[in-house]
Amino acid sequence: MKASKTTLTSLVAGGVALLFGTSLANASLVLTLDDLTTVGIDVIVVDNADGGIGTVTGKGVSNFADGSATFGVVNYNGVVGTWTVNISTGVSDPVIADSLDLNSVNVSGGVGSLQIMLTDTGYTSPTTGLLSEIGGTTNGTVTASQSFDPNNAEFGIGTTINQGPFVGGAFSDTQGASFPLALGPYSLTETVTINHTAAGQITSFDYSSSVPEPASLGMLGLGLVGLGFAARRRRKTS
Ligand SMILES: [Ca+2]
Ligand SMILES: [Ca+2]
Repeated sequence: MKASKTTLTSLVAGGVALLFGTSLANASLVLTLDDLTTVGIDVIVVDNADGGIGTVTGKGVSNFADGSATFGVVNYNGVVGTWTVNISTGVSDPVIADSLDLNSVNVSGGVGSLQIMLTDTGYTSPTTGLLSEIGGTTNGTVTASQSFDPNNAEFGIGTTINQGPFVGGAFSDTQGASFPLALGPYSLTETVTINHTAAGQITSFDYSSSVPEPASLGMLGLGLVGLGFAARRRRKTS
């Protein structure tokens, strides 16, 4: 059953690739930016693609060129609906192994919500856990979630870690989740929603997903305690 489904998926994928005269766009790093007050996803960027190269499953047609020529890095600077996005960069394999990282600096031209998503498929390092770290500053509100999907689907939802909402000033949070041993391929997806209530509000953040090796997972709890202690020390000394 599973094999035939895979075969069917491959056939469909091959058909799509033939249709667009290119290799399948869906099997790579994808960044989407969406002003939630306007209909549809505003920006879809596929790693090292010039835009308009095909459909990203469930999202729409890739419509902007990747601002980074580096394979494993996607970048977009520009307008997203009523928002101005100064920098939005996603990083994955092969630049950083077994990790997904999203850096974003946004200045709103108005009020509303901006949703940023980053996904990549095909991770293969054995793991039994997911580690999520986010930090940044905001005048508004930031909500984040990330998913590990053992079915390796682009934007797939599996084990999910939710963080926030973070409100006003500097914020920082680290969380972990564990699950049965996964050998891959699997996918990782990050979603961040920024809400601004006045023109000129600024949000910037760095959001990291990683899959620790099984042997190091036992250290995860200890590491989180250590991080919490470090954060307390920083607050005390500042
Ligand atoms: Ca929109
Ligand atoms: Ca790139």
